[in-house]
Amino acid sequence: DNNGWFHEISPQWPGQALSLKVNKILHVEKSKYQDVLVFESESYGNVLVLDGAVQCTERDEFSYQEMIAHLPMASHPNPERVLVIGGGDGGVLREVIKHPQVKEAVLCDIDEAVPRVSKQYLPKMAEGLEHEKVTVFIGDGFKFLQDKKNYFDVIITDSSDPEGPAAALFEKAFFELLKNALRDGGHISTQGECIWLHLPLIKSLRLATRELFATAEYAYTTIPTYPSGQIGFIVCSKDGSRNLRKPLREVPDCKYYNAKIHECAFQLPQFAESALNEG
Ligand code: SPD
Repeated sequence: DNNGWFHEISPQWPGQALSLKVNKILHVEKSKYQDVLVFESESYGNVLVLDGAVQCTERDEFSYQEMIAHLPMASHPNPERVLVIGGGDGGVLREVIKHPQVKEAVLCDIDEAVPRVSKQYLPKMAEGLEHEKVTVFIGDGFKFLQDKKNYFDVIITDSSDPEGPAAALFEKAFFELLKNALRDGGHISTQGECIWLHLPLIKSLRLATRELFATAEYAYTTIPTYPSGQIGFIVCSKDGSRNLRKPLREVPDCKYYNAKIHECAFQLPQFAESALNEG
């Protein structure tokens, strides 16, 4: 039990680890796809961990869920049909339905254990799963997308890291499916990892998406409980005249997101800018 501390140790962030003090272990399970752990922490509320990696804590989850959702949604003129792939905790859906334009929001997560434990231990996120505009589908995102053509206005891939069940969600073939499932002018936003740890991965994601989409950018947020305190999003549009950096409307009831942070989120520190644009 590591003397009452959880340490997030992984070869994906070698030589460093986030630690959280554990008050109480609430749930431990080996699901069909991954190790699922929920614990009550001393200072970050309840914490969901999949395959040893922190997915969300009650204290700082809004930073990630708001930004991955509102960057593509607020820059789209009329996001009526929205798909979330992954995101079984419901937090991204909770943000998506803040946009009154949304008529239909679908969630596709491969692992039923995630919505099940989130309903029990992360109720402020899981409320997104219960909304009347929402349909939850348990299954493989790849297969789900194969039958969907020209349908969604925005697709958000809220995945875990590219080890385990989410690995395929970082491949070019997946982005091709996303593009085909979008209507004209559609936007995507996908979990795009950290500039302190994953620049080669981010670079390859940007190159792959720039071949497929008219516009493809990297934006980011700050969040204390993800590795190195920073995580980004690959945000793309099928319409080259769309300015992803400019919100078209305000979004109500946000704790991190606002119009200025939307515009700033695309500005990269010089080391990241140089690494992503060289070669
Ligand atoms: N390093 C962990 C990245 C996790 C991103 N997904 C989180 C899911 C929250 N809805």
